[in-house]
Amino acid sequence: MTAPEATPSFDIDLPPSLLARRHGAVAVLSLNRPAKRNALDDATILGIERFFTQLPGDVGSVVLAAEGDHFSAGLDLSEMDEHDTISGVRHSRMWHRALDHIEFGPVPVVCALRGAVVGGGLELAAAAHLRVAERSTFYALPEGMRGIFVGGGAAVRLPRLIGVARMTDLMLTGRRYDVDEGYAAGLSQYVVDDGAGLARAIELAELIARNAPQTNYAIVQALPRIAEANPREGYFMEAMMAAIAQGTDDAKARMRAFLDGKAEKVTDR
Ligand code: 1HE
Repeated sequence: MTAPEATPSFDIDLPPSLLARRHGAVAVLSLNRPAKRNALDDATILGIERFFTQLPGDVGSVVLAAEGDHFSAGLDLSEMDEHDTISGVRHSRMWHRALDHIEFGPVPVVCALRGAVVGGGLELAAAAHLRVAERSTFYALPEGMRGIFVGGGAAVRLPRLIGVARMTDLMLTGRRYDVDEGYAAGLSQYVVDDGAGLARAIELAELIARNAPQTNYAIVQALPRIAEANPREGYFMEAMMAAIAQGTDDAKARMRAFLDGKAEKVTDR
């Protein structure tokens, strides 16, 4: 993957299946088990959880990416016969907890996709806030082929992105969406050439990190809650969040800079 020069790194205990590096205010966490197509074992999921709960306060956004030709082949199927019913519930709940730390973590997360984005890999990608897909990307939910069900939050997150009907089709038939079908369905917000995904994701993450932290916080924490609330409570929460954000010194300084002709215009991006 071509990407801007990285500086080392983080004082967070991560398994060999994860690589973390810094690009200024952007943290890049990469799945690093390409020989197994970045299949997600427990150590990796727990490492992802540690990463998002121990991020230093000066990180403004995160890119979630992958080494190798595939983002992730999903759940590590070699660990699955260890589970009875109750440990299976605990295992799924562990995924929920870990991926919640992405969706409702401290900062926005951009996911860089390529190759297989399959099963639990798609569940992981769906927990991010934006997805950039290289042309090689394909999406599938092959749980029906394996006799299992989604367990990493897809039943909640994917219908929000693509609707229950599309998810039902993916699960019932095991069909694949190619990159364009995924984009049209709402799985990615950007499509880029092969090899360009990480650099584009970092570029977007750098833009995001330049936003005021109170706005990013509101987008990550308040927006999804408001979108799910009934409208009466939603409007009220929106007003609260708007007042909190605009009351900060940072917001006042940014608005003043615009009025003084010293800030970016919308047409500058
Ligand atoms: C794996 C896994 C895995 C590959 N768990 N080991 N996910 C799936 O059902 C997808 C299964 N994987 C595939 O369909 C294919 O591997 C791919 C299309 C993603 C890639 O194909 P390919 O030809 O490039 O690689 P490969 O030869 O199939 O796999 C390379 C190695 O990775 C091989 O191991 P090796 O020791 O023989 O070299 C594979 O066994 C291994 N590998 N995928 C374990 N998933 C929270 S619940 C979520 C539920 C799910 O995610 S279900 C979907 C599971």
